[in-house]
Amino acid sequence: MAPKLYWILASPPARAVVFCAKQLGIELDLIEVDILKNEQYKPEFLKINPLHTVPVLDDDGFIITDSHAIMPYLVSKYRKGNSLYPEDIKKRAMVDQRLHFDSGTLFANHIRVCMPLLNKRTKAIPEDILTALTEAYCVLEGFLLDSKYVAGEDLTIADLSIWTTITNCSGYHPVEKNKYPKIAAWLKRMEATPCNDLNKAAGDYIRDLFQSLLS
Ligand SMILES: N[C@@H](CCC(=O)N[C@@H](CS)C(=O)NCC(=O)O)C(=O)O
Repeated sequence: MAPKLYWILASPPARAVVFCAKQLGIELDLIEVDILKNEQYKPEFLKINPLHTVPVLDDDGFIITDSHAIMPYLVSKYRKGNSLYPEDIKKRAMVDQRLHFDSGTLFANHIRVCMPLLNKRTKAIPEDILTALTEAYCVLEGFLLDSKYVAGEDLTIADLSIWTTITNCSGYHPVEKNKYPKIAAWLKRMEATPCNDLNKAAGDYIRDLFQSLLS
């Protein structure tokens, strides 16, 4: 039985898990939770995830929330040793650090923009969040100074996390390619993955959605 994933295309962490499974050749049974219609607050979903967020993985009754935990689980359970989440302790520590950068800095600031806009509590983006995102872009440029991917020379789950988040952030705070040449080159590398079509579709949808919510 394929593991079930509660998700929605527009969500960066949900996409990252789908892309991780795709890279690993793991089939997932995708179940959409439309957070634009507040479906995450339905009692049956809250029972699965009281934090009311997607993605959530249900692997034959084993429930795990948060993309940054789900992706290491998928690699460790189904494709142990895969370079997406390396076994080498130092390489893995680097991937973990980048995952925390996404979770605690990049995505954390993005979600502070996103949810108030989606819930129509505001029509503006606070300046301090844009400043924090700019700082995060500078840090990301630094990660990529001497390496092809965010945690070294190989594509890892950290690239999937950061790429999907950057895609959504770009809907209202584009990465200026001339200011961040390393990010621009890395984005080109990510665009060459088999996940690009779906990520691009999500990015286009998000950009239009943000434009309408901000006008
Ligand atoms: N750290 C979590 C973040 C999950 C998250 O915040 N997901 C958003 C969509 S991008 C969500 O479901 N929001 C609905 C809500 O907070 O009610 C992860 O990586 O899975």
